[in-house]
Amino acid sequence: MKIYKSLDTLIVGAGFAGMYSLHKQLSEGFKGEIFEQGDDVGGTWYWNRYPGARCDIESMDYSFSFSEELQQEWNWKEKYGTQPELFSYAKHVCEKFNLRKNINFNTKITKAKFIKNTQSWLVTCDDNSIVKCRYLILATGNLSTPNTPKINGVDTFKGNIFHTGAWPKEMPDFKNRTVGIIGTGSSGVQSIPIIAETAKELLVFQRTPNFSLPARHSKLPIDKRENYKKNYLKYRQLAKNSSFGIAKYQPPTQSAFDVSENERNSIYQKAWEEGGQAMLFSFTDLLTDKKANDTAAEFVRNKIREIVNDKSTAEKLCPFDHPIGTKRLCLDSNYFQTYNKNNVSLIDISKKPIDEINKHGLVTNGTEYTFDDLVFATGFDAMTGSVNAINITNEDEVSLKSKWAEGPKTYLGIMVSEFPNLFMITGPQSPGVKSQMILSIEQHVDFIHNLIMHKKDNNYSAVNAKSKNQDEWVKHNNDVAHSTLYPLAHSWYNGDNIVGKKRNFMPYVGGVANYKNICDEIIESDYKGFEFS
Ligand code: NA7
Repeated sequence: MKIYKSLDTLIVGAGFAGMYSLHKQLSEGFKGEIFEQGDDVGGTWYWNRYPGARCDIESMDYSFSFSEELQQEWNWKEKYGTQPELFSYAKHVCEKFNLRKNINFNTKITKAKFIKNTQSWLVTCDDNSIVKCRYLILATGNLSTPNTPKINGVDTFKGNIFHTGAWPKEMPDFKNRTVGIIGTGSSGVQSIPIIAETAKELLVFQRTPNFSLPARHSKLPIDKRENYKKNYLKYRQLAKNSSFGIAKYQPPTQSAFDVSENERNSIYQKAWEEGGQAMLFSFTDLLTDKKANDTAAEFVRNKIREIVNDKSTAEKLCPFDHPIGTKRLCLDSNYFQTYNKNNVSLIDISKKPIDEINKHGLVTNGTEYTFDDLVFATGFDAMTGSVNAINITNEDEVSLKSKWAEGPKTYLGIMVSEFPNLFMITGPQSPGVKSQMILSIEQHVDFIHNLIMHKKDNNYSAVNAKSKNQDEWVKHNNDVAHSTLYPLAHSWYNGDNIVGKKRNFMPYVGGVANYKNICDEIIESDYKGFEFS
């Protein structure tokens, strides 16, 4: 076996998590490199180029805070960053911190094996070259393994097939074409209004309706942006002290039933007009008390009924199967309004799934629908998909995938017991996807970096998470989740969207402020739960 390269740190993935990790490693003098399967940086914002792709968190929040120079020099143009703007930002970060020379593009990592003697990892790339490293950091993203449902006959379809999570670089032209789209999660909700603008006809195949709130998107006024920049220190701190990692969404103080029905509805109305996720932060109990949640859910259903002209279509678009906010809440620009267009039809496939895809379209409930192009907006094998895609084995040749067969088990979403020197950024059982992702990335990268430095300063060669502390963390994660309404939803948070995936609630929903306090206490207690050798 020939080792093609030896590194201190190998990082998988050149999204925001990978790039910040690399920057930290290089600034400390480590020999670090990223391996990335795409041909450029950006991660999520490299792959998700579908029409209307946009972040659902405002740009002034969804950005790095670790460099004052970076946050002052970058000028966001839109309230919510578009995919092109976020992709440009990622490239800017890459050039500014001179990272490109340490990134191996077009290279997929297929295997990683821990070697006991050398206390290091042997990592195999898709061209079979092998890289040795002391630390292996998975910055593989939570929503980066596209899920394409296995529907009979999909290979026979004669038109073009797209997946929102792996969209081609050149935007397809849907002009004069009939398009079928499967899926009405965030990606469907964002792309449907834009595709409908050009397509001759758009057929939306909906299995489950989703709650969506108006984004109230706009250009970002320069004075607002500059004012935010002047006060970044304050806003970033407020974000860190919040539950979701967004400065303006501070914990609510009253229950939905502390106010009269009229007052409650006027609070919802204000939040609706403000746009974004504000409504979810109106009351303390919206995500813990089903009756409180019903008041917000019914408010939104009534909005859908007001917006959509056709009564039967409106009713099909009203979600009843899950409490509002327990699936990722979509933010839209004219999503429900799109169903008032003559060229858009909603096909309810909730009771009868798609039987097959054929040459010209698809068949459901005995009816054939024909179209020229098919879009899968069917989401991802979330949170565990990209980790399990790498064959990771420990010193006893036990695979991480087999350890996670009953669901992921991690310590803080950062390490997995018995897999020394392997780190995950925003892994399962961390607040990652339930927070402003870049804030969580920064906190995780800093934590991992400190852990590595602690190990280095004390001349240890390996760090491992203790299984007892891991078990306690998994239990805590589950206890917190089960004190909320989240587990009631059929969602990717639970792994429900992937056939055969064991149901487990994966994100930590105790909030970023609580989580950070726990991490800080662990550091202060000399890294409780971690063992060094
Ligand atoms: P999501 O939110 O997982 O949505 C996927 C959609 O695809 C959802 O409506 C699914 O219906 C639908 N789907 C999945 N499989 C099928 C099959 N077999 N038949 C019909 N419909 C299907 O993914 P997104 O890409 O929209 O968003 C992912 C995250 O990215 C989002 O939460 C943001 O954080 C950004 P279902 O609800 O499962 O019935």
